[in-house]
Amino acid sequence: MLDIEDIRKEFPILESRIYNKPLVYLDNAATTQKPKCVIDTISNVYTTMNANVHRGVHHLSQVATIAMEESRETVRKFIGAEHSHEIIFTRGTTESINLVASSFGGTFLKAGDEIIISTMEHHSNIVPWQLLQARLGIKIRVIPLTGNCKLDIEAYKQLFNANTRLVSIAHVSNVLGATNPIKEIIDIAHSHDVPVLVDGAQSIPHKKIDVKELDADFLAFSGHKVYGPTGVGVLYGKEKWLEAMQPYHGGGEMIKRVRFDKTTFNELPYKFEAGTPDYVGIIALGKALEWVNRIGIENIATHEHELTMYALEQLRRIPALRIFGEPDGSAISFLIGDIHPADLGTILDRLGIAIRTGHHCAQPLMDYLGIPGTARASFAVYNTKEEIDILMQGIERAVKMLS
Ligand code: 7TS
Repeated sequence: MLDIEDIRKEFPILESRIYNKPLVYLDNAATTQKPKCVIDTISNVYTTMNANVHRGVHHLSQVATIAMEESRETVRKFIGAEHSHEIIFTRGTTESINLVASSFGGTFLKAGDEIIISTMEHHSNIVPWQLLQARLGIKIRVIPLTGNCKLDIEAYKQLFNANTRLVSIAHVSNVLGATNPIKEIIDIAHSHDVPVLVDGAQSIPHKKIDVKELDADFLAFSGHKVYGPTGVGVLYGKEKWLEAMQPYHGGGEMIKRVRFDKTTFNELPYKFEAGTPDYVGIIALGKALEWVNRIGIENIATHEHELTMYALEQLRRIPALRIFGEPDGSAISFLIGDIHPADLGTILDRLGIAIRTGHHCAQPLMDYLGIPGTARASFAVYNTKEEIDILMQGIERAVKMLS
């Protein structure tokens, strides 16, 4: 059993008052708040060990480098990867997916090749492939949804053919808050010898992920959605793919030897980490994952599942309220009658309640649903049933004002 009040004390921002009301922060799918240990780490690194990594013989540079590489090892253990050189630090999920599109695409794809994504993807798992489509002439196939916004697995199986080269799919939808059967999706792709990129942006904060157990070929996630800092994320890739893939960005640190007639590239993971990395953010991300380990990802999942079930039960009492899909533990998207979600969000904001409204960077899913956007409440381990009660009171008030 977690002591949520104790956990809340570790998050300074949760003490905030918004328009003189206590902050009720339910926009965790966009970004989570940070525990004090993460905030302090950023300050400590700048105060005690700041020096550029990997290129100095001097003491501070070595200390910073060691701390950054310890963080890589923390990430490796966190996702159950075989090797720490399979962990590439990026700016976030978006950059991780762009890296695969550019480097896997540049190495393995040609005109006429096909990749598979789904109707419920975030724009960052759609647009990089469209850019590749424009560059190389590849084809994007899209898994349709069944009635209740679940991936149509039978239709997915039919999308494979001799030209299929990659599947790229969200583990958990940022709109629907529902978990896709990722192991089954991977097994089906592997039965066709096709690798799978898992967009873990919305799953890493909420559930145990073991890339070896899943046999995922790539996993992308963002630090800021899992209690870590902004500006840093991870791409996990199986060694065999990363070794074969051409680099993403060119620059310092990703090379072995540069000549004007021929340049050779560094070994993994540095081949994919051109330029000065956000080593401060990376070190703080390690702290964030250690913090999650201390609380226990299973405990987090249990608490968030309870919150979600409680919120669903309460929301369903509101007349004319529609919930999209079958949320199972992180986010709930809804609409009430013909109330515009932005109006609802604005009134809730005045009550100190932060939810997100709009298309959530998933416009093809909105088109499928035939709506311009939703209101979305999303949870983290520090949220409470009392906060959901406050949300419900806020919604009831807003409905009265807007009806
Ligand atoms: N993939 C999914 C499933 C996401 O939910 C997001 C961000 C991204 C990729 C991109 O992550 P980034 O850290 O690189 O921006 N999702 C959201 C959201 O739902 N509200 O704000 C950002």
